[in-house]
Amino acid sequence: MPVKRPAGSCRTLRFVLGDQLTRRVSSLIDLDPERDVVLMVEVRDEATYVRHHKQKIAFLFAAMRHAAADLAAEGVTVDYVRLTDPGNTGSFTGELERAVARHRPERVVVTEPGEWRVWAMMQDWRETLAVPVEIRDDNRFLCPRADFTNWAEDRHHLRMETFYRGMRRRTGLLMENGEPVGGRWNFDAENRKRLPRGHRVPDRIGFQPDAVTREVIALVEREFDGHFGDLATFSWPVTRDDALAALRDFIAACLPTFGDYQDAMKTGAPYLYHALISPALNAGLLTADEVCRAAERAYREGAAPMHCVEGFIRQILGWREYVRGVYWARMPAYRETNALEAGRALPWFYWSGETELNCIAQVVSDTRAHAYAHHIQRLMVTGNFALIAGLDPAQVEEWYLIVFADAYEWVELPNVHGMVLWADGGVMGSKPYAASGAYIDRMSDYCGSCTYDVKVKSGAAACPFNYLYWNFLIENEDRLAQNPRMAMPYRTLRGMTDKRRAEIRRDAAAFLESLSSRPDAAHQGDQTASAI
Ligand code: FAD
Ligand code: DLZ
Ligand code: SF4
Repeated sequence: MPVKRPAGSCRTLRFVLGDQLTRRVSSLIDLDPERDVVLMVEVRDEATYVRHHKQKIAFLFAAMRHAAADLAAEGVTVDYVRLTDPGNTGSFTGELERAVARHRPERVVVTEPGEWRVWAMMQDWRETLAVPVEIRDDNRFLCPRADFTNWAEDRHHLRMETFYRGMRRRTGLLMENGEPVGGRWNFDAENRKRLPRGHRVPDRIGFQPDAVTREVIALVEREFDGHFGDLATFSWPVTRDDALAALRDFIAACLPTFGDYQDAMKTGAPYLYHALISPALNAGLLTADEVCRAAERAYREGAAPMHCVEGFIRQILGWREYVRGVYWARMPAYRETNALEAGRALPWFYWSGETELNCIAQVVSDTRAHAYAHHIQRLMVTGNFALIAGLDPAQVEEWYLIVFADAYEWVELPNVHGMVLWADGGVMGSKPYAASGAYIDRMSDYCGSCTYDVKVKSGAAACPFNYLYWNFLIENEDRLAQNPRMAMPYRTLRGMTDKRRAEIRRDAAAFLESLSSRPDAAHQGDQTASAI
């Protein structure tokens, strides 16, 4: 573990948060190893403001300990506070105050955080600490916050595609003479294949926990016992070297096929051709720029086709930068909207996975085992159900923030509140992503092993996604029927007989009633109880 400088005065105390582990993060740029101290703290508040998946906590603590050791090996003085150190106050503010008292710095330097909650804390530090606090821009993103805010200023609708084209021009990624390479900006239409029957997906490298990580895993098992998730399957990269190895593995084994099966889902194969880099990216072990450049290089060297490389770069240069921009441009009011006035309690099966809806059971099971589900599982299974069942946005958002190793509010909230639930009334998406069971059937093998029949539209055997989809359209007719992108389904709805509409309403009411009347629904609010 890092050496602690004996208490005394230092010039600058540099406070590095657990998801800011990039060596070139702005708070460390002018680090003077002779006179400065780097502060890193494990605090209970950050693990419990929502009760994170055990793997997320273990990932972060292990990554922090390794990053601290790397800095110490460089000759930097690191003051590292462990979770169980005597006197640990459990909060960022308490630990920063104690460190200021210990080191008596001339100033504190920190990089702006990823979450509004911590941003508010940082504003208080400027008032309450006895020394000046400098909050620096987060230089790990390709679009500075201020640039996005300017772009978003006079727009109600913030469309990703417009933003993405601007980012391609700004970075020169996949550009030639001011034009997109391949003559098109977007190859999305080629990215929607179903996995052929019997298709074998590549094995992925996992990372065996070393002694440091094993110690953290034992700590998390002991201290956060009641939290959701398994630890036995932990195999995330927790060092920069391992994160780079994961990136190389993805580029070689998966990128050439990434685009084709980006939207596919398969039982027992949670990763498919996805990159598995979001925890490392979000914690700073990789940078967005280097990941995009590595993918572009693969294209230029002929190792991966354009539709795969463009599809992948769009996720990072486009979606990732865009959701971060939306978050900071629209918070804190963003979280409060509920455009579809949804309010149903989150069903217990989002935690237990005990449901006859096989698609949800599979996604919850993957999520519990790996703190991971890929994009389409998040969007079109758990997300789509939450939308068409009218679940309460705040409860759904909390679930997404808890269960994934890559979850931070800056990225989780726009994806859930905006993209999935349309609770922002269309700031992000031009229409809600509602779908019936046919979509899940087309893109997965889940329906073949389900109690329900995806081809049946009504009655006890019918797939609930089928009648919930139409019920959603009926319930939101006043809000959505005028939306030009919803014209087709509303035309179909208007062509339905009164009898058919009544059938849909009846089936949906009975199913939704059965959700709230389950005996374990009483556990709401105690959702991560140790029984899970
Ligand atoms: P790949 O599919 O291989 O994609 C590569 C990278 O692109 C990802 O690592 C990620 O950095 C980026 N990316 C892709 N889509 C998005 C997106 N919509 N928003 C932001 N970045 C994107 N991502 C998170 O990092 N944290 C979250 O808390 C999170 N919550 C989500 C909630 C919902 C409801 C949805 C629909 C998506 C969410 N995403 C979130 C985005 C996406 O699902 C994950 O980034 C992705 O599944 C991570 O796995 P991967 O690295 O294998 O990604
Ligand atoms: C997620 C997390 C957890 C579980 N624990 C810590 C911690 O003990 N110390 C720390 O510095 N950061 C932690 N984090 C990450 C923070 O929650 C994150 O920095 C804020 O949410 C701001 O994005
Ligand atoms: Fe999900 Fe319906 Fe398919 Fe069952 S039949 S797996 S509930 S989509």
